[in-house]
Amino acid sequence: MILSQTEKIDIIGDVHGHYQQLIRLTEKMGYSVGRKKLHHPENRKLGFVGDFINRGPQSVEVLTLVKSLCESGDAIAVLGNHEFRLIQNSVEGKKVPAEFEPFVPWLRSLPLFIELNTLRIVHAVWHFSSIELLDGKSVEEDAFIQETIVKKSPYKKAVSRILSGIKINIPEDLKLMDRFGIKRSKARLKWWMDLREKPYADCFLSPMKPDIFNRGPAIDELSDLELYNEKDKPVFTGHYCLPPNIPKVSGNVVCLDGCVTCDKTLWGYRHQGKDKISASNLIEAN
Ligand SMILES: [Mn+2]
Repeated sequence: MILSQTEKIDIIGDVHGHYQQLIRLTEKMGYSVGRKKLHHPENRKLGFVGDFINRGPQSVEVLTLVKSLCESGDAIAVLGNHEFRLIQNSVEGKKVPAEFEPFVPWLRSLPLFIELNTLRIVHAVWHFSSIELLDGKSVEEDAFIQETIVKKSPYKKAVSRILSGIKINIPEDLKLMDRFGIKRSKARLKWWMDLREKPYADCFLSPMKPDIFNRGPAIDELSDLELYNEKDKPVFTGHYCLPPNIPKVSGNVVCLDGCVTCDKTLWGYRHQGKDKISASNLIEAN
């Protein structure tokens, strides 16, 4: 992997077309902005957790910049579920927005996950067995993408877990609502934790209302979870659109998606190599 020699890397959350916030965050992190370029005086590199496109107003500008940074060796990036869907649609011959079409070949050159000496990057979940299954598979191969579309195929499941999170059904009678007051039938789990015997209130990455403390998921509903230990490398994800009051750091798991679209805040993390993960290394920009 290109960055193994440095690993002083600034990791950026889901940008979702919010180009101006990306520029403001990187400027705050000490980068100077040039045409298709961001440069740090100490030659730091950038890492992106995927989901560059959709929702915000300037997806093409974000793609242009991130592509250029990746091609010059100034950034590394993984695919998010939004880009992966775009690639699936392209392979299936479905409609791909015309402005994104020129970027599809580059997106197909990006990995589903990255492992360096001192960190890992994946869009939603570092799920060991899924990553083992997907290791060596190339998004550039149509046959692999086709396999991720086949219902119930192991590749579809693996990609769904690592790019979209691990979900469980919420019992109908609980009538749980998300932060926007929308009733939900599924919720995404704190994928790195042992959730056995835990109440629903402690299980979800983005909290649901009302809090339920007297019931929790049955053990067989948690069978997809694989614990991520303190001894495992720090892992950086995006994807979960965390409300402002929810911590972005939990042990060695960092979620950098504070929902730039809803809360207008883009999050980054200044990784110094071997240092322990700390919330004090988070940097945000509005
Ligand atoms: Mn996502």
